[in-house]
Amino acid sequence: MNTILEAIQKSAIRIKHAIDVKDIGYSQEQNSSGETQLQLDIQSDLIIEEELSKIASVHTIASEEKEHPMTLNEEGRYFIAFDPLDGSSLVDVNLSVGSIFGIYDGGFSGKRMVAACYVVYGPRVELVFAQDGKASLYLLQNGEFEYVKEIRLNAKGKIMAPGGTQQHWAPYHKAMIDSFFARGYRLRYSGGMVPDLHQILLKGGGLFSYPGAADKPEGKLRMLFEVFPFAFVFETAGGKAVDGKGRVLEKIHAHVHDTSPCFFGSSEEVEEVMSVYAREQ
Ligand code: P6P
Repeated sequence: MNTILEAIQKSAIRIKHAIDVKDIGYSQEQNSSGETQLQLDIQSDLIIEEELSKIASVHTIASEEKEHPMTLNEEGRYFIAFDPLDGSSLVDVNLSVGSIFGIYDGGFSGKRMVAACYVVYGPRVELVFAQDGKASLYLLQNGEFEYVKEIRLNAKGKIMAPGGTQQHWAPYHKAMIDSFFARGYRLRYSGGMVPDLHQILLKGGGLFSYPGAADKPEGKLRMLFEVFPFAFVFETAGGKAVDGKGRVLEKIHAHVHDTSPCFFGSSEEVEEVMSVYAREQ
């Protein structure tokens, strides 16, 4: 697993360089979610593919930027799903973006997830790696990722990051979000999943939500590349991750690019989501 973490760290340094110097124009291509790809999306995807291809224990990789998974080593053990540059459209307004990795043992499913990692490209480059019950924070300094601390969530937080298009929210979802704000929660939402969730993790807790809604009944965020990895990180840090009905990591995806409604946060906020949704669904 250390070789995988090292490959992710090498990829992050190369992607940070690409962000700093590369053309941020759009390509003529679209990804499998129908999003027009930035040159940076394609560049970041190729960097990660190249670094992971050097590792014999990696069986298959799946990228948000590629239609189909790619088998690298039939004798390998780990299946790695990644979003190379999540929120990449925020680069041209100079907001933070990130890379997300889910590491699965023997196949792509929530129950087989054994580690998860994300990188935040912001004023500083930080990385969180979750494995064996510990979510570890690293900071890039002088070309090396240095261990900083273990991340633990409080039982209750102060931050609310409500995703999705409000006009399409279910009435009970809107009433729930309004209720949190009426209790003094602070709105912290940039439109970048990685920095928005990183803030909740580092500021002790709260709730990030991207629900199913009239325009997107199954939500927007992808199970393998985004939802499962962050669910693993939040649970490892003492929080919870649900889809409104149950743990997201128990869900079964049918297609590699399937999405899921998702709620990540401190235990008390997520338990409130579950009780509200149980009454309505
Ligand atoms: P909305 C970025 O495009 C992304 O995939 C996530 O990083 C982010 O959480 C979400 O979409 C934002 O979506 O609909 O709120 O703009």
